[in-house]
Amino acid sequence: MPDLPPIVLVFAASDPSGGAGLQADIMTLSSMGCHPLSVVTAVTIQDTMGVDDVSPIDSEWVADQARCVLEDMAVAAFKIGVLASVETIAAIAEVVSDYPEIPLILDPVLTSGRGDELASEEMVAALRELLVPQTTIITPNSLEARRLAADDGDDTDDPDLAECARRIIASGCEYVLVTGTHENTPQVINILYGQEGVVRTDTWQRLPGSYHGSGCTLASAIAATVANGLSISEAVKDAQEYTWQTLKAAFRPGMGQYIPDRLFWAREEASPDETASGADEPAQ
Ligand code: PXL
Repeated sequence: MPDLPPIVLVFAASDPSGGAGLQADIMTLSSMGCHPLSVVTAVTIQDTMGVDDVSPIDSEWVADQARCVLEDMAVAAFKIGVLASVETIAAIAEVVSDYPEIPLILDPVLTSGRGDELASEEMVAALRELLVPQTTIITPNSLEARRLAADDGDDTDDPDLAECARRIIASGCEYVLVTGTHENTPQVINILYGQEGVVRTDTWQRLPGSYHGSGCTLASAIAATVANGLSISEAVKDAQEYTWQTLKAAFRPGMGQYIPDRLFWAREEASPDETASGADEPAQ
């Protein structure tokens, strides 16, 4: 019998366009050699142009989906995306608290790539209080980092990204990867912070398209590399490289955003050796 692939349990919302959410996570994890377990937190109505509606799944159903598979299989990492309600955040926080040794990758999805609101202020507060303290690595973009770090009692508060990262780490997680896609810089600069400050900085050529599901792809790729046993710094490096390749190969299946090609490597042109007819061809 072949070895087991690493198993990653994903909590995320269904995106019927196949661009983001659960579908993005499943494709990324499969493409990177993991077996994804998928706990549905919400169902969305959306296409490549925008989110029309979100219907949260009952929080007890979310917890029961997870507990059922967790009792059956040994999980190497958790990955959390859209949570859809304060009750669901509380339910998931309780489930993962029973597995403190399993690395937790939290993608704090607060808006869609096109700006549709996916989290209320109450949900941001619940995330900070209940899930961030149990998180190994959180992957906010710069807008999410500012929202997670905001001092709600101070209107003049305008922290820079390093200060945001420091505050998020002070909420109890081990690492913060702040992505720079939304910053007005010629290149995309992603910075990984740990308890001692900056761990690594990676600079990427800014690609021209607008992509649906790039954040889900990156966070899932980190979950896959962590589940494969890499250190956080190496996991973040490899996951960014993979994600950049999916964006470079992105396709536009509809009238809206591009979708990262999580299976770019399977579509790469076969080398002449593989296309040549010869001894390796199956008998007709
Ligand atoms: O890309 C973040 C994201 C995650 N999950 C779902 C989404 C989106 C963005 O639209 O719809 C379900």
